[in-house]
Amino acid sequence: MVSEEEIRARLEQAGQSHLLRFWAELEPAGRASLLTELALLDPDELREHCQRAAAACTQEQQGPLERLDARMQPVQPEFLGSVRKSDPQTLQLWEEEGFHQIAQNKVAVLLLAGGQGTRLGVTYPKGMYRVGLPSGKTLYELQAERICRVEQLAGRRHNTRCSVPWYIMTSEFTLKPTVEFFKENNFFQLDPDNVIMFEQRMLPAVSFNGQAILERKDKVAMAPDGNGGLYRALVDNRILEDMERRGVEYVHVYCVDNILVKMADPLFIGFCVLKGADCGAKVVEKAYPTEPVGVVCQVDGIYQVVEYSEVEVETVQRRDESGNLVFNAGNICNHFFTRNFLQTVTREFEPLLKSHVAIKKVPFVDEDGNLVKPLKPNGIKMEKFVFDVFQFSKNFVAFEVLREEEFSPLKNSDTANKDCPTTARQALLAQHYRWAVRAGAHFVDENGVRIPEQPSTLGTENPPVLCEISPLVSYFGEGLEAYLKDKDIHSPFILDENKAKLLEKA
Ligand code: UD2
Repeated sequence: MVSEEEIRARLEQAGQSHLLRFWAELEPAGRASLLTELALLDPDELREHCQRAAAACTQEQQGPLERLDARMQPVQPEFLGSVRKSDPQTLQLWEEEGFHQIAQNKVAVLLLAGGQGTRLGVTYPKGMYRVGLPSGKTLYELQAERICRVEQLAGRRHNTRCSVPWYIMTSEFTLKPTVEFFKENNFFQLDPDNVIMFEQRMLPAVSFNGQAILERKDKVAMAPDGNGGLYRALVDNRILEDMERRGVEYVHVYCVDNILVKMADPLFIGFCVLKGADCGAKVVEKAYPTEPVGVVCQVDGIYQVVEYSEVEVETVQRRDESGNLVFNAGNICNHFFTRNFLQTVTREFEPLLKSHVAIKKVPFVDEDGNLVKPLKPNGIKMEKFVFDVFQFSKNFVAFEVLREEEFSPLKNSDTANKDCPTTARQALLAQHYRWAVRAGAHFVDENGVRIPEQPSTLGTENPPVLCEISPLVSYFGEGLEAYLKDKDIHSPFILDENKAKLLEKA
């Protein structure tokens, strides 16, 4: 362990000696844990981090130096694929290519799961959340089952056994509970060797005058370094080497909270591979002009995501001759990267990624050692964003997918009425209802009378019946005719593997 003297010297060098101001009062255990925490902070980096945070905060409060509006261009049509606008043969070609790559073990998925889920208000990782589905499944379970199914589908098509490794980036907050949850659930039948969890770095929260904040007398207030912390974490944990060893060439990166996420989506992978892309993003049409999502676009000819707060409302509302929004490509945090691109980013570009400033309420101990829960923001958290590497891409593509099939994020608690457990549950159940009706199912009430169909139910309302389909049975609505065509189905209906076997025989 690094000695107290050594830590004192380092803190002095970093201009952060106040972090030891309660040293004399601490018990041996408190002293030991504080020293361990401080030993991980490089003095030069700490000094720079605190100075940069305070400067960025001042800048943020003064407003942006220059508006981006005049420099923005939408995604060029030749670099934008679209599910809605492509013919069935083209879609099939892309999907075939995706399955082909998956069957050769060249595709991995990477989950960003280091966030704290503060808006949802839970103390455990978001992936462990149950949105109240009839099956009681958590987000992690749905995701694990989708991986199983996509491996199976690719394997069957190409007469092979294949695997899609699942990399999960966690943080100090989420690593332990995530590991335990997966163990308790026997890794949801996945091979534990193919589930690779690793940890991103943490950074101190900083006060407006550039001092790292103590959240307890023996603990610095730390926060994960943003989902763009991925790139440092890949290096710290030698993840790209692991991918290389497994022969992985393509990585689908996604965030934990989208209940409809199509992991290792063969269509998306195939599209990106056939376009020769090194980097790609799935997008959805914005629900309304001022929807608070980032927009994928070009700034001075370079692809990036511009957050809604960075542009004027007139820009957000601009429409073309056909009446469509000009900046309509909403980012859904679903990205494609080649391993080569990730290697280049980690070797050459990571230090160039800008840090974004978040001004938050950070609990702290005051001069007298009292714990204070501030009523207004008092601290700066610095985060890197996963999409800020788009600018380094040599061949960037975007792929527009249908919102009702692919995007329903769980951000808030139900009191928000938006992007919450209820909307996520409805989106999934409406999707499964649409699939069942399309496959020829007839839903009947307790008297055997048919319930009128509403095949266009989009998830913004409750479907007329409760129907949940296990991802182990169907990944994107495929293959359901074998179980459901012309069958009378009673609600609530859960189609899991056992039920599927029974229905197939019936
Ligand atoms: C993200 C996108 C936003 C939009 C939206 C759609 C970023 C920076 N923003 O916004 O443009 O696409 O999603 O739902 O991608 N995470 C970590 N480590 C961290 C912080 C976050 O792994 O230090 C993970 C987090 O667990 C989650 C994902 O990154 O899975 C997205 O993070 P968020 O919820 O902070 O981002 P959000 O919703 O503001």
